[in-house]
Amino acid sequence: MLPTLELVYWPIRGRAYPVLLLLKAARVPFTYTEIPYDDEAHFAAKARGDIDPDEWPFSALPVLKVKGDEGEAVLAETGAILRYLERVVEEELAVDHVKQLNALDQARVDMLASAADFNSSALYHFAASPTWLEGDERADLERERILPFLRSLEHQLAQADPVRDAALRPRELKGGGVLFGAAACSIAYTLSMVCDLFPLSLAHPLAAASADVRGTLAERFPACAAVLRDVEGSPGFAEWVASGERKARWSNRRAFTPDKTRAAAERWDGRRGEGEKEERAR
Ligand SMILES: N[C@@H](CCC(=O)N[C@@H](CS)C(=O)NCC(=O)O)C(=O)O
Repeated sequence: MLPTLELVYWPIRGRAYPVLLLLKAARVPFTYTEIPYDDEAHFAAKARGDIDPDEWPFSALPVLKVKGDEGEAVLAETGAILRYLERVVEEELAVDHVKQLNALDQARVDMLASAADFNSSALYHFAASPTWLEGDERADLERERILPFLRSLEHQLAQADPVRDAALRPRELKGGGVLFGAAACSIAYTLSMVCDLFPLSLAHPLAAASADVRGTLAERFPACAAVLRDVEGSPGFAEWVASGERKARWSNRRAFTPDKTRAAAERWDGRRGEGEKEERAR
């Protein structure tokens, strides 16, 4: 039997997003407990050592509270939560069980997940700067962080590799859902955030707000776009988005809101942005 699952998080997408991708696509029942975010109170409690380590193992969210035949635990760290869910959902619900990967193949799949997680964390760190979406800072973010990541991921994914491709593909589940593994969810999560940050230059068709988007992810990094399309195109995930329950914000950071990222994209990547870019390049 599947364990009882409770995901605890703040009212943002943040690092709960890849976990929600997995759970929603799989149509696995769980409770979502939302905690109001109070920046000052949280960091003051953390500095005092007043955060209960049994409830918040590493003083951060998300945590997944698990109760099942194997016991009870509060799990922190998105990567660990995703790998746990991939394994337990596969064991309990998969229609056809896949053979466990050998150590080297597993490491090649984990490499993709770790790279995606590392790059998503880097984006939150960039967002600590109140001017991260302005001019040179934004251009550096794109040139030094985002495009190298996309090029590397595209290079990995575009190579023929049946074992890795099978690990990224959805597995059919009893109950009508599909299981995307930890790597697919981490990749889709990071790409989804990147597309929201660069909606006019990288937006994927699912997220594009306007028909005149230039140079979509699908055109520039087709193998990356395919993973994102598969995960976000799964019926369980799409229903969740349609329900309106998906949070709008990626982050608690004041400089990382949907209106600010959109305004920056229009300023720097829109028609007017072209002129400003040219001016700066002179
Ligand atoms: N490595 C952790 C990072 C968790 C994390 O930093 N969560 C943020 C929210 S997205 C947080 O709790 N920030 C407040 C803090 O670090 O005290 C993970 O992957 O889950």
